Parts: sequence; structure tokens; C-alpha cells
Amino acid sequence: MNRRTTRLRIPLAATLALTAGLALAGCGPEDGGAQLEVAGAYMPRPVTQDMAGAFFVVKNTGGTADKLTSVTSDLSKDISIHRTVGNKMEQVKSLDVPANGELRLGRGGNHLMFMGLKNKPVEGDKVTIELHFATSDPIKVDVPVKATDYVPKK
Ligand SMILES: [Cu+2]
Repeated sequence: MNRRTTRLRIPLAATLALTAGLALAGCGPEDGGAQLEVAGAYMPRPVTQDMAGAFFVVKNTGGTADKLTSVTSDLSKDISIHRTVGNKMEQVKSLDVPANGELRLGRGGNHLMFMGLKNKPVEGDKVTIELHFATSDPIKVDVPVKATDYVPKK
């Protein structure tokens, strides 16, 4: 595992080319850790300032599972992670992001719940949130605010 030392001897251009090649081939990091990317985020325009929800997909192209453990945002100090069981929702400490898979949040399923909003976002706004994981670095996401009844196209 002398990669760092080896890298220093390779000219910068060669390093960049190598990195690009790896990305195209879809290879994960050398340590086989989780490789996370967030897609399809949206927040339905909240009807009141009391509460908002948000949805997105966390894709993991790495060979190791991770967990979404918490979410922070300027919009609210009280953001919790919920899942839906039957027609009831319940708060959970974390949601699994499977290896080579995805964690899906969506209407009627897993979701984020924001309580006591500092302001009431309107359609077209972007709400910045930061996702925290058990092992991966946090990911910042600009979540677009959509119509209250918005449903993403499949
Ligand atoms: Cu909920």
C-alpha cells in the first residue's frame, strides 16, 4: 500500500489521466469504501411553517455499505429521519445505504422531516441540507422546492 509514494513520482498529467480512466471504468476507491452520490432531491413546498419533508436517492457505487445518520440545514434545527411502516411513519436513528445499491427516499416511504421551519420556502427556492453518514464524508445538497403535490417522473 505505497500508493501515495508512487503517485508522487508520476507526472501530474499522468495522474489526472489515470484518475479519469478509473472514473470512466466505474471503479470504486482503492479501500473499497462506500462511494456515495445524491440524486433527484426535492422538497414539496411546505403548506405551513411547522413542517416540511424532503426526498432524494443516495447511490452507492462502492463495495461497502454505509448509513445515513443525520441531516442538518439552516431551515430547521429539528430534522429527523423517518421510515414508513404500513401507513404509519416512525423515526429511525439511521437508514442503510447498501453496497452497490441505493437508499431511496420518497413519498409514502423513507423521508426527512423538518419541524419548526425558520422560514417558509416557496416553489423555486433551494434549501441547502447536509447529509451525514456513518463513515463517508458529509454531502451538501441544494434541494429544489417543488409544488406541494409534485411527484418526480419515473
Ligand atoms: Cu415523517
